[in-house]
Amino acid sequence: MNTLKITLAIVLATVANGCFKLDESGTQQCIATPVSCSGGATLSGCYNASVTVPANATCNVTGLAIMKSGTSLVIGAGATMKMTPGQSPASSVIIDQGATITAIGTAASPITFTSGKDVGQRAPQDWGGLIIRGRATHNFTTATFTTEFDDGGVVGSNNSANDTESSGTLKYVRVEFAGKQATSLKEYNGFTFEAVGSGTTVDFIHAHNVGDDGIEFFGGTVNVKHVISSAFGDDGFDWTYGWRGKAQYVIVSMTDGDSSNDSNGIEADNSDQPNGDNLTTPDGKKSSPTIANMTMVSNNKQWRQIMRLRRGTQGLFYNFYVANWCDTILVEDTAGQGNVTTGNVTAGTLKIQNSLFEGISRNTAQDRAACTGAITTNKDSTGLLNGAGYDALTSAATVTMNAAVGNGFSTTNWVTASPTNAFRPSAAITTNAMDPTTLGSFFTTGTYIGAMDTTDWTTGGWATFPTN
Ligand SMILES: [Ca+2]
Ligand SMILES: [Ca+2]
Ligand SMILES: [Ca+2]
Ligand SMILES: [Ca+2]
Repeated sequence: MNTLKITLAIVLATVANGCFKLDESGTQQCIATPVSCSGGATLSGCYNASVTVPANATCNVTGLAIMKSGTSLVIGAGATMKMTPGQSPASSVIIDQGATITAIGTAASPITFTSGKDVGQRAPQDWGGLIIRGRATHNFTTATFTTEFDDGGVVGSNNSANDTESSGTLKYVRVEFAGKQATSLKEYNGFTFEAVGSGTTVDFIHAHNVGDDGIEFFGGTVNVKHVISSAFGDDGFDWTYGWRGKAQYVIVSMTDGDSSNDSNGIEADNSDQPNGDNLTTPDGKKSSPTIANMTMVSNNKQWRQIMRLRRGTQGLFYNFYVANWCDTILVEDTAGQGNVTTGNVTAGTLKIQNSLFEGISRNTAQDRAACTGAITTNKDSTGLLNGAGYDALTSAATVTMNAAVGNGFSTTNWVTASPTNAFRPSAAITTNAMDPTTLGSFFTTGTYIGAMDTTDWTTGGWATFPTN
C-alpha cells in the first residue's frame, strides 16, 4: 500500500468510527505531541501527550477528550472549558487510569467547565461531565471494570497498594450544565470519581445544574473537602462499588433541577451487582465513607429523600445539618441477600450522630403524598427512620429534631442560593457537635453542625448558581 492509500485508509476509518481516529489495526490513534489549548481552540479525541490550558484561557471540548495513561492535563486559574453541546458521545473530559489532572483555581479565579451555549441558553445535560479514573480498589465482581461513558476505559484494580494513588489536584473547580442522560443506563454526572485514590487532592468543587448526579463515586478512596452539589437532576452525592473516602464541609442543595423519580440528597449503595449487599473490596471493605460537617437542604417537594441508604452500604455521618425535606431517610436491604444494610445500622457501621434535623415534613420514607406542614414532634420516636430497629441510625442523645427551620436560614435563599451566605447560619450551631479531628488527620476544625460556622467558604466568586 502506498502512502496515499494508507492515508486514505486512516481517513476512512476516522469517518467510519465517527469519534476516534483509528489506525489500520483498529486501535485509537491518539494525538502524540503536547498541546496548548487557548483562544477558543478545541480538544477532541485522545491524547498520548500532555495538554495545557493556560490561565484565563478559553478551551473548547468537542466530544470526548481523553487523557491517556502517563499524560497530564494542566489547567490554569481562571480558565474556562467550553463543552460543545449536542455531541454523541456527550462532550466530556476523561482522565484515564495513570493520567493526572492539575486544575488549580482560586476563589476569585476558579476553573469552570461549562456549556458551550451562550449565557441564557444553557441547560442541564448540555454536555457530559468530568470523569477521573484511578487504580484504587473497589468491590466490583472483576478486578477492573468499564463504566457507561462510551470509551471503554478501564477502572480500578484489585491491588490495595494503589489505594493511595494520586490522579492529581482539583481546587476551585466548577462544573455546570453537565450531566447528559444519553440513555437510562448512560448518565453522565458533574464530577465522576472512578476508583480514584486517596493521594488525589479535591478541595473546593461545585457541581451546579447537572442533569444526573452532582458528584458520584464508583469505588476508590478519594477524599473530598469543600464540596457544593446544587440543582442536580438525580442525586446530590452518590456512591457505589465500595467508595471508602472521607468528606468534610459538604453542601447538598436540592432544588427544581430534579428530573428523576428517585432523587436523593445522598444515594448510597455498596453494590448493585449480584449479591452486591455482601461484596467487599480485596481487603474486605464495603462502601464506608466517613463524612463530617454536611449541610443538606431541599425545597420540600415530593420525590426528594434526604438519603437512600441501600444495597449493603456502610457510612459514618457526623455534624450534619438537614432541613426542609419532604421525604426522609430510607434504609433498604435487598431481597434474598440478608438484612445487610439494616444490619449495618445495628452494628453501628451505618449511623448519623451529632446532627440536627429541622423542618422534615414526613415521618415515613417514600410517602409520596403532598408534603404539607412541619413536624411537631420528635420524629425519631415516631418513625423518621421508617420503623423499629432504625433508631440506632440516629442516636437520640446526639441528634436533635426541630419542627421548624431556624438558625437564621431562609428556605427561599436555598432555592436561589442567593444572596450569598445562604448556607451560613446566623451563629455557629454547636449543640451536640463533635470534634471531627478525632476522626483522623484528613479532618480539620469543625466542631459545629453543618458545612460551615459563620465563615462562609462559598464566597469569593468561585461558587455561582446560574440558572441558564
Ligand atoms: Ca449517576
Ligand atoms: Ca444517581
Ligand atoms: Ca446511585
Ligand atoms: Ca437516584
